[in-house]
Amino acid sequence: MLQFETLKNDPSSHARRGKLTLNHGVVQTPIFMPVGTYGTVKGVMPRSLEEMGAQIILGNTFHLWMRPGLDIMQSFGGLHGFEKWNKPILTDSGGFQVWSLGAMRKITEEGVHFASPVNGDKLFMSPEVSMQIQTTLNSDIVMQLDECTPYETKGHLTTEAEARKSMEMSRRWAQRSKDEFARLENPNALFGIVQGGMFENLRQESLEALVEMDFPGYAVGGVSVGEPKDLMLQIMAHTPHRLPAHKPRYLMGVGTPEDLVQGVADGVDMFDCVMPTRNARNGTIFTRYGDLKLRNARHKTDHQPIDTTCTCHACAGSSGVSWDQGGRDGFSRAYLHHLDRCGEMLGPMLTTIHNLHYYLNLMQEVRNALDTGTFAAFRAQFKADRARGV
Ligand code: PRF
Ligand code: ZN
Repeated sequence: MLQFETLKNDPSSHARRGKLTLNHGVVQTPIFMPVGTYGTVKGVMPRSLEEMGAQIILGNTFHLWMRPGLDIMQSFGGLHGFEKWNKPILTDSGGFQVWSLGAMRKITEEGVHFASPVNGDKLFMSPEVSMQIQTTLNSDIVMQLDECTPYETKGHLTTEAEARKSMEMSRRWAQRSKDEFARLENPNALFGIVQGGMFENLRQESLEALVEMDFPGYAVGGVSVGEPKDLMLQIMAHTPHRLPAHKPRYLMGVGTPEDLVQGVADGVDMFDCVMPTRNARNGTIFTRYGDLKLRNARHKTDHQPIDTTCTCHACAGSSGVSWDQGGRDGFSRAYLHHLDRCGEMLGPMLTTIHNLHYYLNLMQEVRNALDTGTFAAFRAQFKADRARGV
């Protein structure tokens, strides 16, 4: 089941404020979805995710199929019971992950043949197999199997003819995914994925065909795959707002805080990206006033928290009162810098909490601005703040 309601439309852009109801609960949009590839958002307990206001998280068909495997998933009644997250889950289909295997795989019309990166076993992923796995996982949002068209392969830019071939196969896989999803009587919701590379005419064809198939929601795939930024922005400006207004839109694997705010303006409702979690683990921190490299020696003696306006557990401690509001309970930059230098595991745990909190809070601020009709002013302030520097 899936219900989507648009609550407000922004007059200055394609942005909208929405409410998405799924089998495991309600998601207020626009939303950022933390990535939990292996059934865990790395280093973060589910209760911390809840505390930070996460409403829906990602899981990965491919990884969970490899390990721990479907029998174990089945015995727990799906991914929710296994990872102890009772709110909505979206699973990616495996298309992108199999594609990322590079030389280890062979893509045919029928599906993808590849060697298991875990034990070398010969495996086969098709639209049907992907739907069967995602049905066992019982994810609230299931993604069709697609082929993520590369921007370039070993220096060769994907041509329009190649992008067309790839898009047309994804389109056929969309229909096969839909048929199998129905046959399995999966009670959740299946999204189609728009492909077409960097070609607007192909994007248009792809989206029209998917709209014709009538999915309950749509994703834009095949961006943020190594293309120059202006091309990504061009596709973001082109595709999302052309999708049906009464259905949720998901931009896959994007991006920086700036990309998210731009994406919202382009009409996107849902985002996921490894950036906040992965960057946290290598010391790149997002803040209201710009990005910060924790490994920089200048932080060694700094008593301030990462972000003086932030109420996350890393910046505000258990009081939840930010430094700017007089709170002095948070962890200092000096301490976090020290944890990083010593390779202590609390370091990445705290920085991950901060970065995720930053992304989730950013989207909360976006929703507030849309609710109050102040999104244009919010964007201007957001830009100015981020440019200020930390
Ligand atoms: N397809 C799928 N998952 C994805 C992508 C895609 O194109 C991307 C592209 N940025 C990220 N994740 N199935
Ligand atoms: Zn913080």
